[in-house]
Amino acid sequence: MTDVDRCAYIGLGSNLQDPAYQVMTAFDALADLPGTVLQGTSSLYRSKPVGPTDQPDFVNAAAQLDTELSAEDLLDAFQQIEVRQGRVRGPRWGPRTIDLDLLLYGTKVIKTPHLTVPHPRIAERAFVLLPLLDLDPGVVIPGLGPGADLLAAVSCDNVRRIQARDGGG
Ligand code: ROI
Repeated sequence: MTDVDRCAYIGLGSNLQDPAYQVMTAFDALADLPGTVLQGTSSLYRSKPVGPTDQPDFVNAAAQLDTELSAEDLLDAFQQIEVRQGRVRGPRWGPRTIDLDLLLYGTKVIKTPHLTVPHPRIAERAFVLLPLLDLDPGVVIPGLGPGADLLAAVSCDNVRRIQARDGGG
């Protein structure tokens, strides 16, 4: 039983210190959040860095949560997970051990100084859309439309699936 208003989608990215391990560790941390059930995890994808290209390739994935936490509480929790996994604040587009982004929070549109949901760059990033569509091929991005339509409009050349969801191969 997933209530749509409690359904949150999280984007994960890492390009330091064994990125696939960092993503799996963050999945576990999300599963341990209070009032939260980890409903699903996407495949893992290897992607070329968007933005500054003089950094290692990323591993990207997405997770689906059923959560009682507010969007702001999730943001705080993500920052704690990022710190725990050794993230140091560097340049804005620089390499990182783990990055957790709140992509969608139910059907809500949120704009505060700290938080914009849906994630502001969701429509232009195949490394976000591909894992998100793994979790829900019919996902609709509030204000933007079907995720599948957004994906069709971006290039997936630099994103490659490296691990099937649920460890299936
Ligand atoms: N590029 C890719 N491929 N994946 C990311 O997660 C990612 N995250 C970022 C920047 C540096 C913009 N580029 C990225 O923050």
